[in-house]
Amino acid sequence: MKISKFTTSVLALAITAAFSAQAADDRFIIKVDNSKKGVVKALAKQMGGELKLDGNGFVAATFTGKDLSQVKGLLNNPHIELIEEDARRMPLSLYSDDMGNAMTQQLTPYAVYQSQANQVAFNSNAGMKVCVIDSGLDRSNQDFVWGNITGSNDSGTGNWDENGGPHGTHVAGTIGAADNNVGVVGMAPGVDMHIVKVFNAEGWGYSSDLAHAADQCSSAGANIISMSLGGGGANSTEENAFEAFTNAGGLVVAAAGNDGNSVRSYPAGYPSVMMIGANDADNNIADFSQFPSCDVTTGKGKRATTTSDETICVEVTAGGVDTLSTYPAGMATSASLSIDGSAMATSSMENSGSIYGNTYYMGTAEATDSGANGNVCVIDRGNISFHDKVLNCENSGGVGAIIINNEAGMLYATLGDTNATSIPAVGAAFEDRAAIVGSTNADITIGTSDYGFMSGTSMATPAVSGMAALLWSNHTECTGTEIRDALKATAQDSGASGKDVYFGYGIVKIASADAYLTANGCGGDVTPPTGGDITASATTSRSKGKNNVNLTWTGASTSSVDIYRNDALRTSTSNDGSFTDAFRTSGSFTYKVCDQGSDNCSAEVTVNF
Ligand SMILES: [Ca+2]
Ligand SMILES: [Ca+2]
Ligand SMILES: [Ca+2]
Repeated sequence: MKISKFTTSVLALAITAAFSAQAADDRFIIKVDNSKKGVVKALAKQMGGELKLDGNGFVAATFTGKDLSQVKGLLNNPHIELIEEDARRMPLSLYSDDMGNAMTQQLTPYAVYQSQANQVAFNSNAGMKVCVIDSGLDRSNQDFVWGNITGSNDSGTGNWDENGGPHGTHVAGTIGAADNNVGVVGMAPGVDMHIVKVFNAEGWGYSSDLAHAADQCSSAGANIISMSLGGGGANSTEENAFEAFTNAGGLVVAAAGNDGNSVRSYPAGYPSVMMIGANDADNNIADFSQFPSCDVTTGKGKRATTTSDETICVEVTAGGVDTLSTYPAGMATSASLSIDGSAMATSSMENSGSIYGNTYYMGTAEATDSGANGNVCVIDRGNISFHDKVLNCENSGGVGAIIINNEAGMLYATLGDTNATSIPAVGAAFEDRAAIVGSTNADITIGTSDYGFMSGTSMATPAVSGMAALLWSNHTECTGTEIRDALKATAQDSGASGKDVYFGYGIVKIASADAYLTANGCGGDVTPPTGGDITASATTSRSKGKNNVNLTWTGASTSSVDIYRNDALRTSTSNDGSFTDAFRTSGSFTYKVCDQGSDNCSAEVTVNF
C-alpha cells in the first residue's frame, strides 16, 4: 500500500479563483421612483431580465451573462436613477488569524483561538514528545526550539532536517512552533518532537515504512504519533504497530483524507488510531474532509447485524482550511499591509516588492489619474478587471495598489495570466474600506516568506496532536486513550445535531477538555468513592449578595485536600480544616473533602439555598 500526504493546496491563493468585474450571480439593483417602477420592470423583462425583488425605490433583477455596462446599455431609460451590482452578503469568519507579517512579528493562527489552545498553558516540564511522521522538518526555519527536536531518516528519503517539500515543516509548526516574537505559535509551543522522514522525493511511502516509523517513535520515547498522511487498504503489520503503541499508553492521530467522500483511509481507519477531519474558521466542515461511515455489518442476509464503531470514522475536527504555519525558509509568498501604521488584513494579488507612500483614492480606477503619481492607489473593486485597475494606477505613476472588496470579506484574487504590471498589488476587506479610503499613508510588502498557508486534513491533524500534547502536559497521570476520550467528550457539536460522520463529536475545545479532566480525573465522569476517616460539616451564610458555604473538616492526611462540589472537583486547597465557597446561584449542593489525588473522602454534606 502506498501512502501520501493529505494537503489540498499549497497556498490560499491557489484555491480562490480570480474574480471578474461581473456582479455576483449576474444580479443588479435598479434604482427607480416607485411611480415609474412598472415601466422599468416591463423594460427589464423585455431585455431578458428576471425580476428577483420589488423594493421601495428599487428593484433587483438578474441578467444572465451580462456585466454592469451591458445592463446599463440594455436599460437605457430616463426613469432609472442608478444601476449597480447586487453584491452577496455573508457572515464574517468567526475566527481569524492575527494580522501582520509573520517575518517580523508573531501571529496566532485562527485554529488556536477556535480550539481554545491560547487558554491553556503548555507545561514544558512534563516531558511530552510528539513524533511527526512526514516529509522532514527544514532546519532553515527559525521558529522552532531546535534543542528539543530529534529525528530519524528512512533509507532513500534524505536527512530528516532537510525538507522533502514544505509539508512536514508546515505540519510541525502547527504542533510546536515556538512562542517567541516571530512567526506563528504552535498548539504546544516548543514541545519536544521527533521527526521521522518517510516521504521520498516523489512524495509517497509505503505502509511498511509507517510500521517501522512507529517503532522509531516508540524508541524515541514519544507519547503521541502524528500522521498527516494515508492511503487505501488496511494491513496487519501497520495496524499491529499502532495498536502496540496505543496499548503501551500512547496516542496515535491521523488524517481522514481530502477527497471529500466516504472512503476510509488508513492508518486513520484503524481502531487504535484517532481519525481527524478538518473544519474552517466559520465552524463549517471543509468540503474536502472525508467522512467514512462508523457502521460495521457482520453476517449476511437475514443474519446481518449492523453496529456502530466510533473508532473507524472521524472522531473530532480542528481548523484545517487556510492554515498559517511554518515553511522552509523563503518557500512561501506572503503579503502585509499597514494603514497609517496599523496592520490590516490583506491578501497578496501580484508583484513582489516593498513600498511605502501616501495613499490616493482612485475610485474604481477606470482611467489614469495624475493625482496617483508617486502614491499608493486605493481602488474600489468593480466595473473593470483588477489588472486594468492596477495598470491605470501604474501608468499614472502610482507605486503600489490596494484593491478593496465591494462585498463582505477579504478580496482574494490575482491579476490574471497576462500581467503587464510591476507594482505590488494587494487585496483588502470591504469592512476596512472607510479606514483605507480615509488614510494618509500605506505600507505594502509582498515577498517570499518562511510562513504561509496550506489546507487539508493534514493541517487539522497536527492541530489535534499538538493540543493533545498541551492537554496531556497538564494531566500526565492519564493514558493516551484517556486523553483521546477527553477530547471527544468536550468537543463542540457542529454541523448536524449530535455526533455525525463529518465532525465526529465536533470541534476540539481544549480548555473544556482541561477543565473536564481536572473535574473528573483521567477516567472521565467517575465519582470518587466515599469513606475513610475524614469527617466534614458545613454551615451556610449570605454576604454581599452571595451564598456562602463554610466547610470544615478533620482527619485528612495530605498537605492539601481536594474539595468536590456535586461530584466535580471544586478546588485543591491547603489542609487547614476550612474552606469557604461563594456563589450567586441557588439550589442544592453536595460537598465532600478528599485526601489529595486519592479516593479517601469524607461522607457527602448537602447544603441548600
Ligand atoms: Ca513563534
Ligand atoms: Ca480510527
Ligand atoms: Ca454534529
